[in-house]
Amino acid sequence: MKKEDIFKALGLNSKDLSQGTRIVRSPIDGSELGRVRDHSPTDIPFMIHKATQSFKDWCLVPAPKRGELIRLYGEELRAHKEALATLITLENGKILEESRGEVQEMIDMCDFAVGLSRQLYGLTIASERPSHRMMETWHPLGPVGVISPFNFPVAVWCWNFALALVCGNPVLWKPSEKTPLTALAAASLFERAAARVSYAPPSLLQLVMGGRDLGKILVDSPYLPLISATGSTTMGKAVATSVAARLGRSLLELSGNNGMILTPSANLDLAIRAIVFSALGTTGQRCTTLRRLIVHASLYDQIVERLKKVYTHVISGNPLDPKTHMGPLLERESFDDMQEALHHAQEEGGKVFGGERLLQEVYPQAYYVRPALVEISVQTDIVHQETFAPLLYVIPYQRFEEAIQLHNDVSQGLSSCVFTNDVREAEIFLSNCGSDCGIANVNIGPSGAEIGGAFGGEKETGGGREAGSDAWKNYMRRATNTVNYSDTLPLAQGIRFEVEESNR
Ligand code: UN1
Repeated sequence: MKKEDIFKALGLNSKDLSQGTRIVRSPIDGSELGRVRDHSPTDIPFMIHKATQSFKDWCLVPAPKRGELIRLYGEELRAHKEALATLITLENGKILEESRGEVQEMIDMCDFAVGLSRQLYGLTIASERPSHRMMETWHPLGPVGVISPFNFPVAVWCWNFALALVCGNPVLWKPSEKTPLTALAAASLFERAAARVSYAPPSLLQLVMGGRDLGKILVDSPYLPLISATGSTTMGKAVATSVAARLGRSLLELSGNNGMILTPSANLDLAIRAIVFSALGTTGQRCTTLRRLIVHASLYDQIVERLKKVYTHVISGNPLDPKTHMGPLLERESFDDMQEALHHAQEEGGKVFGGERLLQEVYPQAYYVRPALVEISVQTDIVHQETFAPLLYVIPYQRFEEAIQLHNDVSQGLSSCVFTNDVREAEIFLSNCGSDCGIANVNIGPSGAEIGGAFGGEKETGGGREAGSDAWKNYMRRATNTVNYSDTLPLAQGIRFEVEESNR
């Protein structure tokens, strides 16, 4: 598919996309994809005002009708899956198969949200007073600010958007500056869906195009009761502090340092497949990427050997080619960070395999690499850091308890897994004495979560939960209601309090 045809299919105007000042380049070869216009800081308060107006109408639309709009959005995504996936690959560099997976994740999320739009249930609670009823009701919260990352340029936003919308809230979306075209396309498909119903107010979705300074305006706005932000821990700390200062709500999904414990009873063939996909899928640029392999000493040599062999068969190259396993890194800084981490690891006693730059003659402006393995006997300083690249530390352990301790001894807490056929080890890993992460799996790698579960993590990962399960509650406010249908007025806790109304 040619770039112009993709733009056209997704409702993007090629001419408009040649007139902005922000140049968008493809990580595939450094070529220019388009030029987008950034908003000016003075535009943002006006956009927030429009979202506030939109909320007034949207929160009155019954939730199942709000769900119907998301259903139509899912239809648009289904119809344009290939075009949107191709644009993701062009702009982000992940292989086409994974980009299709990303669009599928959006579609799944729409389906989930549609079902949810008829299930925004509250509890009925037993009252301690006779002839009283207590219940919880859930109400729309207000306009939501979503700040999303380059690595999943549309799926992570869609987790938030689909839920926010069925919960009755418009969205102001600041996508990554690295992936504005994909964001424009996702928004344009939403406009098509919105045009198919009569009850969608304007400004249900507004894109905020530009850098951090614009994100900061959203974060500080008292008119946005919820800010959902995905990115680094450094960014998350800044967002959390500013939102807390105005007593707003933040929903954070930040850095991971995801581990796998590989035990002697594991099915090693399964484990190798899981390691390879989760360590180098998306060129190691998922927040769920496997970064630490904690492997039993008795398997260590064998596993390292097998991994080295598989790694030499990994095809790094153009992500549009169906044979490619791994596309380029996003940009030069990503490559520099990876090299710096490898250097640092070597200084700390690590033995490095792979990690070198590839295809430099063919693509001088792009950063293709061989995935790297680092054998390291202790979790040194560098192992504690998240390097957004295909770089896997391999660490030996002797006792299962020691493996869990090593596993939890990092500041991040997103995703984790154990490969074992020993039921005791599996249960311990999932128990409160096991993994301290928001996601803990058995015989499945740490990446590639389904949308049905709550997604997010603990510690420096930020504590937020997005996508499935009851994550929708983040986007609503809860009211506790007590209704008295008796003809007396008993007080709670049995308090007696009588004042005569008049002298008798
Ligand atoms: C992310 O990298 O921020 O679980 C999201 C996964 C994907 C989502 C990753 N479903 O790997």
